[in-house]
Amino acid sequence: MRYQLLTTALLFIGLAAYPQKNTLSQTSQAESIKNDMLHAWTAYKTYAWGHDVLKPLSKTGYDWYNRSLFISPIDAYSTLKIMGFDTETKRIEGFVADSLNFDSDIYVKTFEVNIRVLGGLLNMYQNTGNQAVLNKAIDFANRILPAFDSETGLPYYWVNLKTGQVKGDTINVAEAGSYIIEMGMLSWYTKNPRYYQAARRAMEALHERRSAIGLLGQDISVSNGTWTNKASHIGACTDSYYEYLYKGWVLFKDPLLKTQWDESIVAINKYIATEKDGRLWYGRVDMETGKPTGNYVTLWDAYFPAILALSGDLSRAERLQDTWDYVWKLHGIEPMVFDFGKNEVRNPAYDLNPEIIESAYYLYRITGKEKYQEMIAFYLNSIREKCRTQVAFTALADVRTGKQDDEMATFFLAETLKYLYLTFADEATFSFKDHVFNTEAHPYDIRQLKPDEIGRRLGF
Ligand code: DMJ
Repeated sequence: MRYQLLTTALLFIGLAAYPQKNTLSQTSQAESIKNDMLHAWTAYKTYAWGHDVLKPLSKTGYDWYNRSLFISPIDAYSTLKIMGFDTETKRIEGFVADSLNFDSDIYVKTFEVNIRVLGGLLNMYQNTGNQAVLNKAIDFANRILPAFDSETGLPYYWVNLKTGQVKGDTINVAEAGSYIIEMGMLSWYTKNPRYYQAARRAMEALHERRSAIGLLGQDISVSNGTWTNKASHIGACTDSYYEYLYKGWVLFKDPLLKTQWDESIVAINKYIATEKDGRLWYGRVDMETGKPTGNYVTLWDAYFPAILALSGDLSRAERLQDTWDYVWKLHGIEPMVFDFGKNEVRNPAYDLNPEIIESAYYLYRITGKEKYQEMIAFYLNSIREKCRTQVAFTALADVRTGKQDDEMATFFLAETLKYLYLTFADEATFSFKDHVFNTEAHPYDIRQLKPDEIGRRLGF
């Protein structure tokens, strides 16, 4: 309220005051987002400490498996660090170093724990240099590495943290091909290429199974490499594979990744990109024929403008972001699945996901256009209005009615609040151009990777 009054007052002062007004309101907006983080984090600590996830309506916690992997704190760490909550980050670091133990007879989802747990621990090590934290990261990676021990090099869907046994022969492209950032950082820190090589082999296994027209499908068999779902798209279930091709190149300068990205994006833009009502969409096509098979998108697909922008295709990136902005504003918040053929909601849920905000943040930092900051301010207001609860923030069961669900996903702490904050934070707080984010928004500083040493440590 205080800042609303301030903004209104400055509007009356007129244009001459604009630059100053902008700076002031940016700072205040950044501070207010830190308060949102504190609101969410305090609720987790109060009602769910030690568990993986907070349920904000029932004010309790739950675990993904039959014991906690401490996922919310590990995921929240890098956001708390960037925001300067040092007492909180020290507490998490202390718990990780002294008490976290991965020696558990549980099957975990190889992809999900890689991006959240390994990704979070590596950022913690980057920030602290604490050898005990690196040891935990190494221990964890060694426990998930048996998943990659397959005929094809593709990882199994599930891996047992204690026994190394695997299960789940069908895996989607995102879950098969999104390890190179975390495994690469671990190879860099340990000077042991085995981690990077496992991730790289999995990406190669996907790329070499592309169709004659250069497209991948969605699901594939780990044991024999045949496609079990030939829908080709850039969205949920394939998304972070494409993200990691380009970001892996930016971070490690491995030419293989760049070649694979260059080949992929040509086919994607040729067959998957489509126009409807003057808007750019990326739909679904058959990987063999390139023929359309579905006119719908999921909210996860909204990461794509960020990658297009990062790779230099600002024209498509900006048009696609406008499309997503349209989808968000139809119901005041974006639905999980949207049918752009019929212009209607297919699945009305919203789980506090970050992607549309992430893309607007990239576009803001890359183009400098205020339009993107304004977009994010709009999304922030929607989230505050519809998802904020007495103690935290919660998912929506239906964006059309505003009916709330009972979950605050860990990526809300890791990603959504981070991208919101970084849009308004000073560039001196965090330099966009010097970092690569993993798909869970854990940032790694490119400057620590010495170009003449990367290939040797990572084995390419
Ligand atoms: C996150 O866990 C990651 O960004 C993942 O790649 C898919 N999307 C969720 C959040 O929506």
